[in-house]
Amino acid sequence: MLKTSLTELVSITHPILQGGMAWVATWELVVAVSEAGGLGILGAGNAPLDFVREQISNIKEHTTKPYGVNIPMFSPYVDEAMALCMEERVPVVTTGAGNPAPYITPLKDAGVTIIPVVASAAFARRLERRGADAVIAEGEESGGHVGTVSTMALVPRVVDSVSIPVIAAGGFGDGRGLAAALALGAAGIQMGTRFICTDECTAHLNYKRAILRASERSTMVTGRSIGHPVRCIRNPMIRDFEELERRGASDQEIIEFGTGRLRKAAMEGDVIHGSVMAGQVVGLVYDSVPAGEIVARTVAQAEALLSRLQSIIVE
Ligand code: TUI
Repeated sequence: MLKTSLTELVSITHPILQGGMAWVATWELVVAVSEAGGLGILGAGNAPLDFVREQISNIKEHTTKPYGVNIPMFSPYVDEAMALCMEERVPVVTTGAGNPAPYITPLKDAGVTIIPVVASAAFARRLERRGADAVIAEGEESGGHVGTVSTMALVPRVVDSVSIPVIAAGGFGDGRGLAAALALGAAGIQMGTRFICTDECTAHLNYKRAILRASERSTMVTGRSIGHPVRCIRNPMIRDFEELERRGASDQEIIEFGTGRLRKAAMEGDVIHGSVMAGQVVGLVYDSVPAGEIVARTVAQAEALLSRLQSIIVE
C-alpha cells in the first residue's frame, strides 16, 4: 500500500487519479476506477447540465466510494456545473484550462474538496492562498489543453512552492511513472490517456485503436496561435488545422473549425475529422484491460520498484 497526503485528503486506497476527460471519462469509467481504490473523475467538458446531472446520478447509484467531477473553465456551463456539484455534494472537483479562484470558497463551504490543475508554480501558489486543497501539476506531455512546461521541470518546482499535496500529471502511464512522481515529491499521479484503453471507457473503439497504434512521436500541439493549445494524435484534421493557423485565419474561424471535434472522435469514432486528444504517453499504452487492472498493476509496479531501488545504494 502507498499511503500519501493525497490518499488521506480524498480517502482513497491508492494515490491515483483518473483524468476527467471530456466526452471520454463517463460514469462507467469513474465507477470502475473508484471501486478499484483510485479516484474516478467525470469529465463534464462543455456538456449541457442535464448530461452532467444524469452522469452524477449514475455514479451515485453504482458506487459509495469517493469520486470527482472535472470542470474546464471555458465551459459555457461552468457556473451551473459548479452549482450542481455543490448541490449534489460531489466529493472532489478538479478544474482545468483556466482560473477557478472565484469558485474555491463556495465549493469549500459546501464541503467539496477542490483540486485545480496548474501549469506553473506561481499559479499553484496563488490558488493555495485562495484555499485550494491540493493541486494537479500538469506538464505539456499531457493530452488535451496543455501548458508549456514539461512535467519533469514543473512538478518539483510546484512541490517547492506550496505546502498542499501536489499530484503529478502529464506523461504517466504505469508504475514506473508513479514511483518517479513520488521521488519528485508528488503525493500521487493523475493518468488520463492510459485509462482510455480500458473495458469500462465508453470512448469509441476507433479512438482506442488510434491510441494503441500510436508511438511517443504521434502527438502534436495545435491552437497556440489562439491561446488555446491542445495536444492530439496527428491526423488529417490536424493538418487542416495547421494550414488554417499558417495562413493566419481569424481566431473566430479557428475556434469554429475546432468546435465539436473531440465529441466527433470520442463518441462518433471519426478519428479522421475529429480531435483525438491524447498525451505523449500513448507510446506506453500497449493493451486494453479493465480499469481496475490498470490501478492494481500501477501500484504493484511502483511498490516493487521503490523496494528494489534501495538495493542500488551501497556503503
Ligand atoms: O483542462 C485540461 N485539458 C483539457 S480541458 C479539455 S475540454 C475541451 N477542449 C477542447 C475542446 C473540447 C473540449 C480538453 N483538455 N487540462 C488541465 C490544464 N489546465 N492543463 C493546463 C492547464 C492550465 C493552463 C494555464 C491551467 C491554468 C492555466 O493558467 C490559468 C491562469 O489564469 O494563469
